Amino acid sequence: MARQKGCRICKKEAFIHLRYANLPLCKEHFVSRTESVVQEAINKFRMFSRKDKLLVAVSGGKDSLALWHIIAKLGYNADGIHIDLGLGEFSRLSSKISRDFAEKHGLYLHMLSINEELGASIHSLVKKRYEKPCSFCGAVKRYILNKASYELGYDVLITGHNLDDESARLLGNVLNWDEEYIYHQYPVLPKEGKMVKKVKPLVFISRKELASYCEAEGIEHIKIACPYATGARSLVLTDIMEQIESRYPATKLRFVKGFYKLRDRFMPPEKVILYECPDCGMPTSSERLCRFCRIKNGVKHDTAQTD
Ligand code: Q46
Ligand code: ZN
Ligand code: ZN
Repeated sequence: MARQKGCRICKKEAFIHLRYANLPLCKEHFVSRTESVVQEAINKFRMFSRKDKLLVAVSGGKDSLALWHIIAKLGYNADGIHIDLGLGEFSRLSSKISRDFAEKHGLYLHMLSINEELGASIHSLVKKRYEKPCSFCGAVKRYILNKASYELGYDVLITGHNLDDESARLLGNVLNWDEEYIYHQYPVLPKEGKMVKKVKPLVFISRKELASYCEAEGIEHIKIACPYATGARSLVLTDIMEQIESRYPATKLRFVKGFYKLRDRFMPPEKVILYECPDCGMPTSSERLCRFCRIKNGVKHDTAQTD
């Protein structure tokens, strides 16, 4: 903290010291720098234009709310979408915070519920099945977000994955040398049939910066964690990246930026043929029912047995 002399730009009291850039900044210059970094990522990866119909996936957490706030401040017109996962108090608070944010800023938020889409909450699915909660929660969320974006006519689905998420995911993919996963880890996934374009404008902003951005901009966000968050492999990888970063600042940025530059050297995997799910008609990698429909059928079966 001894180095926090004053903002590098205006010399006012420093609000934050960005260690990876050895850069002390006041609140105002930190906020504008963060927004510029997001704008640069949008431009660099040609994520979207002002003409596109945009949808932001909003969880109620700091990342997605900061993202929606920044996108709106940068002058883009973006609606939000929130899924109530049915995870007790955590979901009740997440939905309330998301709704309050939209109301406060005059933004439109689509509210969906996993109970309505699937006939069961994540809690009840966890009790009945022995799968890892995050595995099927993630699959169900991705399915619902894509389907809703497609059916509601949005051009681009924007998600709040940050630098910590991306560096941890890259570490996991490299440790497994899974070429397909490595190749597909990119801030832009293009539209393909009923798969809408997906983008991640926060890939160069860390979770700590996003927490500070929310503090600086007075953005209320959920502070409790999902009850299933502990023990997830992604958290272990995030923690390892954080430990390396604390000793060698800027490692996360170099790791992720370096990969994006080198990605084209990886051979793209053979194009996966997408089939239409015979039940819901959404894209899937086999001719059988998609994973969502298989989970949904399992829920129907369980309900029929308990009736
Ligand atoms: S909500 Fe779902 Fe996350 Fe909870 S169950 Fe895991 S994936 S941790 S972002
Ligand atoms: Zn300043
Ligand atoms: Zn299906």
